[in-house]
Amino acid sequence: STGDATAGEQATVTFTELYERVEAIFRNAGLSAEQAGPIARMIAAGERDGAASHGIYRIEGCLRTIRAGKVNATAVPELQDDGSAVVRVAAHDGFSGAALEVGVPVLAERARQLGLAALVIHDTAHFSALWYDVEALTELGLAALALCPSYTAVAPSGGREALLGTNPIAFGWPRPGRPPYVFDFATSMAARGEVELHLRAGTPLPDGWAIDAEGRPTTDPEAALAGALLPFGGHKGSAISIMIELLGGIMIGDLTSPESLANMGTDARIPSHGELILAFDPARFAAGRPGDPAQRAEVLFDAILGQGARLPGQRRYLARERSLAEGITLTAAEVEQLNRFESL
Ligand code: NDP
Ligand code: PYC
Repeated sequence: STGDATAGEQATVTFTELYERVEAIFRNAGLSAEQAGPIARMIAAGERDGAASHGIYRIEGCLRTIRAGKVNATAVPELQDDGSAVVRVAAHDGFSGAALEVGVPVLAERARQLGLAALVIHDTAHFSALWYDVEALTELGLAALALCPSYTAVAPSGGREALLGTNPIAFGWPRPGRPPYVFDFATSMAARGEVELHLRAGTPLPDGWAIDAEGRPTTDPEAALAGALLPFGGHKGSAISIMIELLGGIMIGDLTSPESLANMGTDARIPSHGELILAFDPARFAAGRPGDPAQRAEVLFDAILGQGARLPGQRRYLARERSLAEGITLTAAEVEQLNRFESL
């Protein structure tokens, strides 16, 4: 490994080395082992999979939020299970990773028992990519749908002012012996993290991502952050985003994106809100019907790939394979950030 390379150079580290360094940064910032471990795993997994908008880049916002006392650094997630299809975990203002690790095994067991079950995570500091959450269920042979609000950044279709969150939605389908089919995206043209990375890099946004504070189209990341991002797919993405506010905010009795921003007071910190994850047991749904769902799904995937199209997730799995074989390459800027956080 060249994980200790000096600032100004890129470096290659193993997943474990990166995980341990990120975990130590969070432990040093006051997080308990139960809080630090899961988010360090999420961040290291983001870098491993070439998902930079939710990798090392997120550490700074997490540290700011911890220092402001806006996350419960030693929260112990509390499982609230009444044996029904709705399993709850009260995160008690801790990060979502710890709550996820408590809730997923119970959610999976309930989905196998009933065919369909839901995990509701309440009051959680949430910065992560949702593919991580659905993959925790596809690994157990279940299909999964995860969604959550975030904080005000996106204008509804037909509107001119930021109101909705970038509201991610992810779906996973297990594929025996292969990486799962997973899509995961913001319901805005791109995640806010992507816009922030453009700001850092000094590069313009693609056309159509954002409007400025006066409602005019802009490719300037700073103007976009002061104005609003646009929903993907016009009124269709806007409708899905509103559904996420309803299901992942209002229905579960947790904050919507505007409420989450008001609660946090600034978009410079990690938002706190709820998350909804549904888990499905495909074999239970297809019981008594012709054909095996796993095999039928492969026929569909083959037909898609046969046209030369790629499946969502494929780029990430290739990056993962490469990272696991050759190490994770950190950019010079990422090396500098890690060194800086370690010296705090
Ligand atoms: P993208 O617009 O990059 O879309 C990502 C998804 O689309 C991935 O599943 C990706 O697969 C797939 N994809 C991209 N190009 C193709 C293609 N040509 N063919 C097939 N599939 C394709 O991501 P976003 O900027 O919208 O979101 C990035 C991340 O931000 C997500 O992980 C999301 O969860 C996270 N996020 C988190 C929020 C939070 O509040 N916690 C808020 C908003 C976003 P692949 O990865 O293989 O390229
Ligand atoms: O990238 O849009 C985003 C985001 C918001 C909260 C966490 N990630």
